[in-house]
Amino acid sequence: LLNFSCYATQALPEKVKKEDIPAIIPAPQSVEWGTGFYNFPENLKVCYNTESKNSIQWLEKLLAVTKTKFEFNEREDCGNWKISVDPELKEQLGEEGYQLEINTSGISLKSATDAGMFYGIQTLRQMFPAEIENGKVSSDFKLKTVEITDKPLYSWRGSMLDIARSFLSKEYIKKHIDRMALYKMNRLHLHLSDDQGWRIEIKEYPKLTEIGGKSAVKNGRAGYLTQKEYIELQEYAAKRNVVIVPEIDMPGHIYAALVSYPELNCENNKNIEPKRAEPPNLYEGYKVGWTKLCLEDPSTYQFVDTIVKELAEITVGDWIHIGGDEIEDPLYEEFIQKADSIVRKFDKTAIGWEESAKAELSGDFVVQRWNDQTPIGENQKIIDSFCKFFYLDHGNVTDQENTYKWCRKEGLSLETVYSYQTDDKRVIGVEAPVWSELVISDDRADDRLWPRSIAVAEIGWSKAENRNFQDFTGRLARHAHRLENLGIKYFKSPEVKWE
Ligand code: TNX
Repeated sequence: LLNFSCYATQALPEKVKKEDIPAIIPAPQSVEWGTGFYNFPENLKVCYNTESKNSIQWLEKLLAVTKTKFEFNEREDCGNWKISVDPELKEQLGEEGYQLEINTSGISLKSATDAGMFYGIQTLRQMFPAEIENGKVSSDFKLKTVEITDKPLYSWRGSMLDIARSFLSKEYIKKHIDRMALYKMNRLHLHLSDDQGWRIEIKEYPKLTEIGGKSAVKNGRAGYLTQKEYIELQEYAAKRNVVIVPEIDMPGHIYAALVSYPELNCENNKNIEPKRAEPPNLYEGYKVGWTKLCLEDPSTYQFVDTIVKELAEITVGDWIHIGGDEIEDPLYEEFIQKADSIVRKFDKTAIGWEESAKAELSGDFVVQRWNDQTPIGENQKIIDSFCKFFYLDHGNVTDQENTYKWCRKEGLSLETVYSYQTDDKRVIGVEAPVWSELVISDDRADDRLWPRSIAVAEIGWSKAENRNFQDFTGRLARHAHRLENLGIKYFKSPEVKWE
């Protein structure tokens, strides 16, 4: 029976005003806005349980930029904000989900994991004024009451930086990780080697960085990460629930290694100019698919083994990307299989560009699909990076200067990126690469990455039924100040009525 008395006494909801509703990106799975507001008290008491200890530092950071005085208590029940990580919620909220409830008297935030709590806090962050992004809140503000239950569609929500053609500094990469985290992206793939440069220190092969680290694409930046710096980046990323995925591109795209160690080159390899690469003949052109490791030579596998071993030793994530793109060689398939088993030997899972699917792969091998030309096994896991949706080195608009257009001549508008959708059950997520032949400065990287990475973030997180381009651009418009306060030189996409 309906409880009429209760129903009748309840005031009709005053209309929830659209401008009061914060713009949350990516769109949460389920969200119900209330009619009221939560006002910050003069003295705020936040209670948290022991399991949430790691993640509440982020809440502390967030509150530190408000005028409110606050205090944290490691007790389940002590005040009006209740923060708890409870592994038993895993079935409902998964590895990265959270539940956020704001009512007129307080806030409750729950998750099964640290990652989920981090994302709950990121959602809360987007409800705070944009000024918090450069550390000051000038006005008092209130929070709209709401109930959110949220978790991601895909476990892989990736961004790829090609720091091989043109280097990006450790500082830029850290900023990038911060920006990814705000939009709940969780995989940073670093393309660490290519014809134009080698960007990670390998102790057994010091010349890779001594020689290969000194070159770059024309007008691009050289440089490399020491293993210590890589570890520092990785720790920085882990705190923000981002896993770094290192790629050494093999057996092609390898000139920087060949010029550092000419013995890796087949003497009879007619494709290579000069025939036997000798330092200091570094390569700064744009060609792809013209160099390879000498696959006839067993000592090549000594090299591969050592590289993978050193990378595995410093990598906390599960994955090592072995490249495998854009190369023809009669021994290609054998190479991929051997590289796959070397990666497994060091307790990691291999990822390769889609061409690797020509080889017989182990069940765990993850295939990164980019041009949809290679049939992929029925049970293989797939990351989608189709160039026609995800190659952010292509223009934001048609004929944008210094962009490629080989994959889609019109360029990749925000709407194009956003329109990706699949029901392929093998897909574990999406990733947007920024190749850097033409992306040779931080500002250019910002322009190519943002705001299109935000569309990628929403595709990776929000279910298709919760996605709508018009609604997305409406929310994105309201992130303009946030992006500016974060110092992002984003492309002012004409598809968005920026505020
Ligand atoms: C293709 S697709 C590449 C890169 C280039 C890029 C330029 C793929 C796996 N490789 O080597 O940088 O095109 O758009």
